[in-house]
Amino acid sequence: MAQFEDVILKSALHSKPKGLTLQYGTAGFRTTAKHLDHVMFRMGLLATLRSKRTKSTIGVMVTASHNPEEDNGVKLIDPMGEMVTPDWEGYATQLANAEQDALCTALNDIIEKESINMSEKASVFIGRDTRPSSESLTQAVLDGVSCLGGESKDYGLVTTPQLHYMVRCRNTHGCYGTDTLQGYYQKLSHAFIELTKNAQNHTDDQKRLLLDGANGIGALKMREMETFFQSALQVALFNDCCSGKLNHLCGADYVKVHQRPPQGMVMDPGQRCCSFDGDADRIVYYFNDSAGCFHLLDGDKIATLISTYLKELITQAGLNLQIAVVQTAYANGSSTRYLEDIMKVTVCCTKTGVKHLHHAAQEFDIGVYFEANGHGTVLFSKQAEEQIQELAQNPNVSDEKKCAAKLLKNTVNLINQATGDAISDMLVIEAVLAVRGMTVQEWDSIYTDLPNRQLKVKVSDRCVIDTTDAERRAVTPAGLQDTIDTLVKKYAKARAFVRPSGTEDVVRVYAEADTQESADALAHEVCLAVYNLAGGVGEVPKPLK
Ligand code: 16G
Ligand code: MG
Repeated sequence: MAQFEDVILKSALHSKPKGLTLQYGTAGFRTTAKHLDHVMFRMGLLATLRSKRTKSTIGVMVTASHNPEEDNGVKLIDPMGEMVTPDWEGYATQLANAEQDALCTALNDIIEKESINMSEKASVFIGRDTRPSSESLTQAVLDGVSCLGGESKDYGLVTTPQLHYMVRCRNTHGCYGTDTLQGYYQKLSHAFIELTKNAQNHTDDQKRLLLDGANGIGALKMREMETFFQSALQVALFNDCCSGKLNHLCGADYVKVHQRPPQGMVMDPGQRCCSFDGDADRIVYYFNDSAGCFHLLDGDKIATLISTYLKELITQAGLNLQIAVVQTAYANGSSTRYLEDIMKVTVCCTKTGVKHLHHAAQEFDIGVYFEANGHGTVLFSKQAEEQIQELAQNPNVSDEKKCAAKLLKNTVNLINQATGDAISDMLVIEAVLAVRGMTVQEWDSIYTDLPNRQLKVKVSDRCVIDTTDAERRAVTPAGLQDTIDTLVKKYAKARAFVRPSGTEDVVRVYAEADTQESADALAHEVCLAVYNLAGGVGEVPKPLK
């Protein structure tokens, strides 16, 4: 194993604690930072193999997103800026869990299974979030890459979507954009400025947006980007990473889960506000009304706003392109009904996790995908992009069509199609509101969310729950789905489902109904059913007060 000499030497400096096993989950490895050094080193090795295999640049992002500051994590990025394939997720788990003396055998297994030519060149892009542990963990990744002779480019502090973007730019040889931060800022800000030129009466008041940066990387990058906007947008930054703790009482996850504003933000009634999560791949909007009532505009509302806008433009442009919205079981029933019945847009439902939504969205000319938690983007097929480009340049079409095509073209340029991107999503939303002359209140009133509740139940083994129909129905344990069906029938406009979490050792429960009391009661009853039928541990779930 002469080719692994360096691996053997260096891996001793990044040794695996005996017996520790971790799983490459929905969004990569994620756990307390002190257990991750060996995983990072090995993901450097694996990314190098993946790069040799695909003859492309691969990304490695060091982040634990919305988790507490003490945690960290890592995920691999495939050539087009997508998540790695399930096979390679499996390799990642095998490699991370191989005991120290079995590491080279595990590497060899992958090389053989994938017939990797080890004399191929390899190139790996690396980025990290602002966690204190991220810097040394990045070093471990770099060590892994160099052991197998890979070349690496360390982008330092970047948002997760920025790294996805860089990988896509590099592998499309500049067709998608330039693989630098400057290139990213220029492409997005140019498209944003072009779009908002079409806004009428775009006053300073309307340009004002309060942004909660979750004390993370998104805040730093928005600061860097500010100068590119030329006053087309006025962002007031809170939780800006200067003093507060990452994700603590702030950020998109906190706001969505607790349905309340982040700490440290001073909100005037009616003022449009948004929150990023810790690695800036999720965004939610909100405002307080004049009675002090909090209104949340989550991923479902974002998908509705963007898909409605795109549909209007496509009709105006006279293009024959099919637009679809991809959601998960968590999508509020009101949003699905509005999209299907009023907007007449195709809606499909997938399992939770960006890779599932992204994959489904690729099936359409224009696929808008958003999880209710605020993670999403829009994908345009090659054919859709070409048709839009052609129309925007065609001298023989009416002004109305041309104008719609130009708006579409700039919208395509503003969207990060590699993955959901809070900065890009925010700019798309700001542009749509400006172009349509719409207030956040008007956007909110497109439809009214059904009251809902999310809870979790601890069980001894969450794998006893198996689901089907995009996680909307439980197949096992026996009797659970029948019980849920009976409970749901007790309430008006009700719906409920359970699924094992992909990131935490719990079973998640979701319920919605016509009133908050009913949603709360139903969620509690479903929790009890899970507890009784799926091996609940600890205290019996108590009703919500
Ligand atoms: C991960 C997923 C997110 C999903 C969440 C569900 C990515 C990049 N992130 O954070 O999309 O909503 O897991 O968590 O795919 P759960 O399985 O614990 O409910
Ligand atoms: Mg995130």
